[in-house]
Amino acid sequence: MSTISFEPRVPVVIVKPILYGNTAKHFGSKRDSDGHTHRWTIYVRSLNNDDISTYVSRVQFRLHETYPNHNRMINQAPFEVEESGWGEFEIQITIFFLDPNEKPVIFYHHLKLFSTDPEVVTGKRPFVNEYYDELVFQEPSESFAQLLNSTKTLIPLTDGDRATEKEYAMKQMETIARIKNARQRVRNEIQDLRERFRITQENIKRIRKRSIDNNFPPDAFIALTHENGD
Ligand code: SLL
Repeated sequence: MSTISFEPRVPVVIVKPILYGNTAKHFGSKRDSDGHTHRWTIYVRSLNNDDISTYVSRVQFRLHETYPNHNRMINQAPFEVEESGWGEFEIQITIFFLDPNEKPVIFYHHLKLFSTDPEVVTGKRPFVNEYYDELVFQEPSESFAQLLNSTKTLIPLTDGDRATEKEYAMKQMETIARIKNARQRVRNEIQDLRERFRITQENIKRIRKRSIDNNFPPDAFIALTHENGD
């Protein structure tokens, strides 16, 4: 049964950007004892590597049933499971929060082991299959909002993490530049259309005036220009 909280709720929306996914490394050959070919890690972390345990209580990773004890509950950071295996499968990730009134969030991640990227195949680059998502909290309770807003960087960034951070920062910059360009293009188009509209209006005026000059008696011309407010 869920508990009902009467704690005041803060009228804000708090968004926490997260990354989830898996890394994998080929053994080089199939292991004789169990046929395993890869060592892999599945994880959830924040985009900027802040410690998410300031607001996350635990994360459950539901592995394939071929794994012993396949529901793995991780109660502290880093929220990850390291394993070995031979096959790819879907992992259900459930994130539980420190405020029990916040509903757990469920993600599905397809564990990927095999890559066709030549840099990965030759071992030049680690294999990372990672996704960005956002945890959105609508009107959290006061105490939970405080936890969401407190940041603590516990885990030192590795070179791999830094590379990912940089990649996201680059993507963000590229996207902003693309939006700016698109805005400028739309502005230019509007300017262009205004100019064409102005020219067309002038043309209409000129044609009208010419036709009046040629065909209408002076009285009619005066009446017409008055009518148009010219
Ligand atoms: C496949 N549908 O056939 C998938 C299932 C399961 C992978 C993949 C377990 C290893 C173990 C393992 O790698 N399972 O515990 O021995 O590709």
